[in-house]
Amino acid sequence: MGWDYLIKEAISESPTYVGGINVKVIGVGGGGCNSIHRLNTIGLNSELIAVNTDEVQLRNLDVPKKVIVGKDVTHGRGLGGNMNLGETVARSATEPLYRLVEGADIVFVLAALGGGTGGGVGPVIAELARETRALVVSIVTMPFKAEGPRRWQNAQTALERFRKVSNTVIVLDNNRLLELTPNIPVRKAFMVMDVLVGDIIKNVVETVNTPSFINIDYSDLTAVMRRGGTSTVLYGEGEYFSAEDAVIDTLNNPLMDVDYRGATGALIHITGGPNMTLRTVYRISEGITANIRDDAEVKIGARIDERYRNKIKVTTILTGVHTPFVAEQNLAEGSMGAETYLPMIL
Ligand SMILES: Nc1nc2c(ncn2[C@@H]2O[C@H](COP(=O)(O)OP(=O)(O)OP(=O)(O)O)[C@@H](O)[C@H]2O)c(=O)[nH]1
Ligand SMILES: [Mg+2]
Repeated sequence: MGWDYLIKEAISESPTYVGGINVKVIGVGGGGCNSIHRLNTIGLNSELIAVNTDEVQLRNLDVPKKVIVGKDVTHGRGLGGNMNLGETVARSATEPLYRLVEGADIVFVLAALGGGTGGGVGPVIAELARETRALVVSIVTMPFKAEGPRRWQNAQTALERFRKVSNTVIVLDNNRLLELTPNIPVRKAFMVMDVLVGDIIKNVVETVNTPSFINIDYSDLTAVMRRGGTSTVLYGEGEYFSAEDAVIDTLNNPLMDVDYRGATGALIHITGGPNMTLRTVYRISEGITANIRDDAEVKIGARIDERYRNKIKVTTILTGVHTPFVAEQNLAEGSMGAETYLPMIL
């Protein structure tokens, strides 16, 4: 039932705001940039940047900061799925890309995997952000199976690259989205993902910034996310009869095929109305963490929100989970070009 709320929120595009610690959210490639565009329309108040090799796509976005890379190579027409070329053009532009990410406490890198830009340029941006000592959280989506094996293979390779350079990689699966929202148009379905991504970012930032019922400070956050590895998000929202109902609904909505038992960390965020008790918060948290590792790093944040008078919302990032998406084979590294292809701020 929780998904009904998320879908409604996505469709009504209600505004959400974050502020305080310095957060940059960078969308890379077609899917990543679309996410940034939609985050901008729903009003996510942090620095939003769209990076692409496709000039036409970039021009059509309503995003405050747009950056095109590899124009000399692609003539602004995208990479046609060539991830190694994506890496090459990004490495040739490390200085300006570094300037893009520097100065942030947290950098979120968003990419839809399967193509050349998100998968090729994205990990280089994550790597540069890591060099600035920011906490780097990449949020990636896996392509639809129907798009064919090449895209899927690309996505697995890209996921592995993201994993190597990010503190945490949150993996969402478009195929799950199809199961959860079979009857809404694809564009709206992507919007559901984007509202969820916005919610994750907002929760993470607000938990640290805003005095809450139960606070998580920046060092708590980094304790879970520094070595988060591959992660997933659980989401539940509803007028639950009991804490157990909230737990069942939340655990029912994984956006990735994961084995929870191996999880090494959990960042649980609970929002409820003025009547929400500490006992409810802890019972929900206990239920969610019941099957993860005993030594897992668990941080709980809770906030009272008047709009949740009879409702509870639970968003959980489970870190260090095992996923079947990570490719077994060693990765072929992209060759580095000697020329410099400077990105241009549009
Ligand atoms: N989440 C999300 N995924 C999308 C969206 N549009 C496309 N996709 C998915 O993203 C995958 C990668 O496509 P793009 O993002 O267009 O690829 P790219 O990174 O721009 O790479 P090139 O076009 O090869 O330069 C596709 O295979 C789709 O599964 C979107 O708006 N949101
Ligand atoms: Mg593209």
